[in-house]
Amino acid sequence: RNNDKSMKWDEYYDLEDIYAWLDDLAAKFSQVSIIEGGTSYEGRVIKGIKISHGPDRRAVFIESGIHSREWIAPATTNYIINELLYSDNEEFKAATRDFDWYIFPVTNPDGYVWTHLPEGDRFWRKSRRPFGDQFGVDLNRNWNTNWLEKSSNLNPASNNYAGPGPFSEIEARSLSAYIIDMADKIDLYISFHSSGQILLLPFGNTTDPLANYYDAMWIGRRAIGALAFKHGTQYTIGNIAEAIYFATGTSVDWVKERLNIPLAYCYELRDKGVFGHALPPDQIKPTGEETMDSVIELVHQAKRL
Ligand code: ING
Ligand code: ZN
Repeated sequence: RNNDKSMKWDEYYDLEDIYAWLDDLAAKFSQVSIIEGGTSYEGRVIKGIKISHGPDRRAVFIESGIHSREWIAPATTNYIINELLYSDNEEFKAATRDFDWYIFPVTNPDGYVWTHLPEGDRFWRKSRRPFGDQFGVDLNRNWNTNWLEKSSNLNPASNNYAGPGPFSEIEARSLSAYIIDMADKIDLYISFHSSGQILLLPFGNTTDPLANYYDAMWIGRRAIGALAFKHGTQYTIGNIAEAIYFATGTSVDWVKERLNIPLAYCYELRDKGVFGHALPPDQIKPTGEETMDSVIELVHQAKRL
């Protein structure tokens, strides 16, 4: 167990350790509080933290771990939390101060636990709700936006099972309710996935550009430029349908289409076709560093909105 509650950046942590770490941060920092984005099918809390240095701030919202096998995503989110709270870098400190941060490292806790259990499956993607003799919904296909249209199906054996209906799954439904309640505060929404080194913008149902496509692309290009600076990691960028594949019922499309959040991005983190979801733990720190640099660039641009 991780008894001293501090995180190191050369290993992946299980849900219990991550949640204990978040609780500990809330106890240590007056600006940090625990938030609950809902509950999972197996009854776990979707635990997050809010960092706030005062009233009336605009918000940055970060979610990761909706796909449980993409371990680098929660690890990167944790790295960002740690930098926001402990870094001496003046730019990072300003970013922390200037926005309210709502951060959920593991939005599919049942799946994440399953990827850590000896009797489980390290490469499990979906939630863990049973459907007959099959398990789980692709929680990034269950959101109520063009549900079931692309890269989705009604087969519970599929990795892209969209669920029996839009928002049929408590994880996506309760997290969306949490987001709706604070939607007018959010300037920047970020979802972390892996892998492929792609910065994605909505939409996934069409190649038609979103309303602020040119602004979103310009800002995104600056962000991947900042990301490349430290380790030379190269990203591509584009809307979901063009840069990766058509997919609907996803969280970023939903926040863009339904809530009209100004800036919404999805990162496909490291790597590019070598280790995939089994990214070695010695890449957690560099991935965290470069991703933090790009998030800071996004925040700078969000500040000018
Ligand atoms: N990729 C994402 C997926 O859900 C994605 C890509 C993200 C599509 C956001 C649409 C919106 O398929 C992975 N690796 O899960
Ligand atoms: Zn994913």
